Amino acid sequence: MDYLTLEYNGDVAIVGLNRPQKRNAISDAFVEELNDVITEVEGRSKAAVIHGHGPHFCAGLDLAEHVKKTPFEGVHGSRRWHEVFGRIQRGKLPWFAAMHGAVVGGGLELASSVHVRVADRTAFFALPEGQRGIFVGGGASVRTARLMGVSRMTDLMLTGRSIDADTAERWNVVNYVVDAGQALAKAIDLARHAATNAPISTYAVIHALPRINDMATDDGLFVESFIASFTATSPEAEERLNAFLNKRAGKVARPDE
Ligand code: 1HE
Repeated sequence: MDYLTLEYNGDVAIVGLNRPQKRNAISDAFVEELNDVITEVEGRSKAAVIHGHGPHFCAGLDLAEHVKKTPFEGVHGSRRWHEVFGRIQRGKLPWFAAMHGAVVGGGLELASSVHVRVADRTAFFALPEGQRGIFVGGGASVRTARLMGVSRMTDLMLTGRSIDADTAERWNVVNYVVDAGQALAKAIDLARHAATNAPISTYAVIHALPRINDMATDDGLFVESFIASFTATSPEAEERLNAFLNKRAGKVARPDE
């Protein structure tokens, strides 16, 4: 592979953005390779982690390549990002991002498509599209706006400023902030845990929660009842419920355990 690395840690696939000399800037070929890797890891693992090699997570869109595009090529390019990132957000696996350094533009869009985000204290987040004369095109106006809220995203896009990891956590962009160099280990740890969930529950979390979040209250509650019943009547649920009742399964741990 030219742009990515792939390794496995048990049931967890570890996907590395690997174009450090260009700060992991995402070109068209990079997106296609990511698409292929998603297919590969969906067939072989139960959870996936994405991280960046080199000094940064990802500098976003490959600006050199973008300079040359026609308007229609730009639309197709953006739609392809949506398609491929959509396979992360609403695919078969729970995805975790481990971030450090720049998480910028399309890098933040990629991070916004995973399910759980871990940042180390070197991470910083920005949407500099306004300064580049472009607009977000990898899903940020939907995904990133829903994480941080439209008002904060408008601020980031108008001012081009960066926010640090603690602010990103306050803004709901990252779920965990860890010491420098610890993000990948933390993300793998979380992914390994998620890989032990019942697959049907994980699938329901990934697919039902964002859809129900888009629904009206009454519709959401109605759909929830069907998903709850569908998962709870699976053979795996029966086995897992009995395992707890027969003291074969672990208790819920306190936060400090
Ligand atoms: C790139 C890119 C890139 C670096 N496309 N080549 N994204 C941006 O506007 C961010 C632009 N990048 C930066 O602000 C900085 O590179 C960083 C803060 C991320 C990192 O700084 P630094 O000092 O570590 O690296 P550098 O020296 O700036 O960059 C190293 C090389 O990577 C250099 O090339 P070189 O040939 O001179 O060595 C840079 O030109 C190259 N490089 N970032 C192409 N993004 C679907 S729509 C999404 C819209 C967006 O993503 S807009 C945001 C684009």
